[in-house]
Amino acid sequence: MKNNLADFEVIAPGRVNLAGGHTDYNGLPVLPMAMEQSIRIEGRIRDDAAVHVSAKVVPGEQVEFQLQAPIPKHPRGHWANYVKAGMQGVLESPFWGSHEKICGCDLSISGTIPQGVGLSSSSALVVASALALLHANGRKIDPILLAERMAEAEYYVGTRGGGMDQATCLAGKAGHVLKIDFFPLRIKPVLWPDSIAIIVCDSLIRANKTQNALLAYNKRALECKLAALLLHVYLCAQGQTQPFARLGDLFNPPWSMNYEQLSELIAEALLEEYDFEQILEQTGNENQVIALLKDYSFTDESAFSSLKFACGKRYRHIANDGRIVEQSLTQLQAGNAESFGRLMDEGHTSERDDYEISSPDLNRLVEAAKESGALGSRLTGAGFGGCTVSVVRVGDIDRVISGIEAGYYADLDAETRSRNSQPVFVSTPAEGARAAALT
Ligand code: NG1
Repeated sequence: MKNNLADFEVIAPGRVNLAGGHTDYNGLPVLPMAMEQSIRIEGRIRDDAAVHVSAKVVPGEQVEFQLQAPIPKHPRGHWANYVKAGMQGVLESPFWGSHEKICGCDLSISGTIPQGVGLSSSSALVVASALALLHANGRKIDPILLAERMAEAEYYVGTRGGGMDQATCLAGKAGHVLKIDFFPLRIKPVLWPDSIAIIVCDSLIRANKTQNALLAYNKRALECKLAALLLHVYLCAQGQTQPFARLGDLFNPPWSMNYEQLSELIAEALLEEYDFEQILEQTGNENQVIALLKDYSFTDESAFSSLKFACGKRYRHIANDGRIVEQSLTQLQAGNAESFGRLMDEGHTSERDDYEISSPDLNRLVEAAKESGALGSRLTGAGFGGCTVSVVRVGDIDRVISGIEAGYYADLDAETRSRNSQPVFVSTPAEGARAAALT
């Protein structure tokens, strides 16, 4: 669509996470911020219930569909599924209600968030599409309600993710990081100090969340689900029979644990790793386990017996990183940047060794930042490639960036370097998503 024909625009930012990796779907907190890079949609309201959508990165391709759930999917990995996910999420939500007339829209998508690098371009597109549909129909929804809805809506594309990305995208606040708690979603903006800068580095190694990385991501989420089942069995044997869905529930009554107790319980009750037979034996519930595996995209039953599930290790990381979020917040509010940085390092070690989502490239990038004076550095987002985030004193920005250039990028071949013309940038916390009429 040509610029001058659009009658509204939507901006939805990406996000950088500073603490709490993969904690969101386990019901433990995260500490992200919305970034300046965003998805932008120009839209024109239609009289019928059709959506016509094109994306600048795929010139010549236009996707058309009707606003009636269930919206048929494109093949897995197609960009239009993110648009459909957001819109179906709105259509199926209680807040949408019944409409005599639904207005569709013509949309043109562009954006500045690098894709597949853990900066949440996919959730930004899901959120932007939902806001476009809402705007076209003159509706505004409370960001918390919408964020919860969008987290579920993204299951449409096959990822069994948490709610961090959609919440950050919708509730971002300029100059603030967000402490986010889940189930129910709660968001607290925390002022980011001017004296400390946040540097994002793209490793240039891509984690394709529509292919292998999707399975690896879902495997971590599945291991956590199985760990919850195993913990439940353990607690039942001790007379605590109340079921729970995720690790974070153990902070609530009747358990009311703290992080120390949680970590002790994990060490006591869970093995580092289980094979399929051990999981069946210890949970005593074959049907539930098989249903879970299938739900998390493991559909080939003949391969089940070769799978290993690192439940103890995974949960050790989750409990660790949840604690790191709480302690980071305390250090941030006390103005203690060194301690905040050390906690980032601890988070990286935990993601590298226990959650096993780092890579040699991400580790080298983290080291390069540390060696050149960063206060702390860790991978950000889902992992398996993608970006790191580092914090540095404002006066050290140039020195750290030069050090990272020499310590990491200088060794890369030309093809790898060409994947992103600006792989290192200083990121400042930005405003959340918004839709507005163009006049
Ligand atoms: P990215 O990096 O955008 O794929 C994913 C999940 C988050 C969170 C992080 C890890 C989705 C949409 N996003 O983010 O919920 O679990 O990984 O902290 O699945």
